[in-house]
Amino acid sequence: MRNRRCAVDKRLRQLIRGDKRVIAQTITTVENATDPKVLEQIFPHTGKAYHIGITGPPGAGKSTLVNVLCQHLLTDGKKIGIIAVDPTSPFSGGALLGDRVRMTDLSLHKDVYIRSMGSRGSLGGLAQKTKDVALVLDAAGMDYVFIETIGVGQVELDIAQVCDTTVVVLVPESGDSIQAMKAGLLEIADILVVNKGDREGSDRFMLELKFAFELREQVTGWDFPILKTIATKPEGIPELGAAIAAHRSYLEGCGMLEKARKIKLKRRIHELIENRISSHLREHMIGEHELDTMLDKMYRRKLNPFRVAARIADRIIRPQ
Ligand SMILES: Nc1nc2c(ncn2[C@@H]2O[C@H](COP(=O)(O)OP(=O)(O)O)[C@@H](O)[C@H]2O)c(=O)[nH]1
Ligand SMILES: [Mg+2]
Repeated sequence: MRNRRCAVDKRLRQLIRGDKRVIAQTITTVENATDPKVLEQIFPHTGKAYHIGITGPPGAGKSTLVNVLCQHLLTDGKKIGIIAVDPTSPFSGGALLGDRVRMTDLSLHKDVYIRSMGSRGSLGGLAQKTKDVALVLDAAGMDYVFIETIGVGQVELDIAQVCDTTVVVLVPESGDSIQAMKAGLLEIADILVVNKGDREGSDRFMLELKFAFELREQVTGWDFPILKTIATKPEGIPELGAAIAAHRSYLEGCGMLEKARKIKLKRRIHELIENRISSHLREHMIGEHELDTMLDKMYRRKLNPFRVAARIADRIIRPQ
């Protein structure tokens, strides 16, 4: 027992020091575990990393942007974790190997740790696991944790909401802004980036977006920036870095960072309680045999599912 305790403490110390091998092992454990023991151990060591969400449609240049932005931030001696929630992400290696920007170079840097999350498992599960992986990277002493997601669905929006600053990346292609608006992307954006600024129509697109956002600035007090970048050149990257830093200062200055993080913790607590209760319910709610009998009756229209559900729920809510 004592020896096991020592081994756990040693691994925790290695994780906190940022040992890449231990980070990888811990992430794998957390990804596969259903019980939160490891997360409980690391939680006291989290809360220091600044989380930046990079979200937008596939092909907008998110990975390329994260790459050059990280290279920019590394010059300050920062440690960076990247989570790519995108099965096609070039961080996983290979996909864009011949590209001008070498995605794989970054993963060799001693102060960078990159993890790709597949779309394995249920969608709700993916969002949860991404948050858990972010905790591991936070405990491992990362100054920044980037989370790249394809901003199209609820899951991605959910993940983006664990971030302190969310950067939405769009490209000057027809319909992009409308799509983004439909997906609720513009509502979660703290900074908007028009990437592929070398493409035709980028200035007109910037103007369109500026017009659409004029009202929002007055509501939040944050002077919402819309920036143009060319990730492949790269161009506009120091400005993007400065905008993220400015957003952070804004949040810290008005107490919003703490408030927002508390809201996120509250949301997490609700999720965790719901998860526990629903898995408990699935296991204990009703015996297979009892259900089979009822299913048969329901199929023959002798019983209705509404009454059955109410009866079972009552039994759980008000046990005799
Ligand atoms: N012309 C142009 N191409 C870019 C720019 N940024 C990225 N790309 C290219 O767009 C493609 C998709 O980039 P990627 O970073 O994988 O996009 P993601 O799916 O949003 O992560 C790649 O071929 C990049 O080289 C840019 O600023 N200008
Ligand atoms: Mg990508």
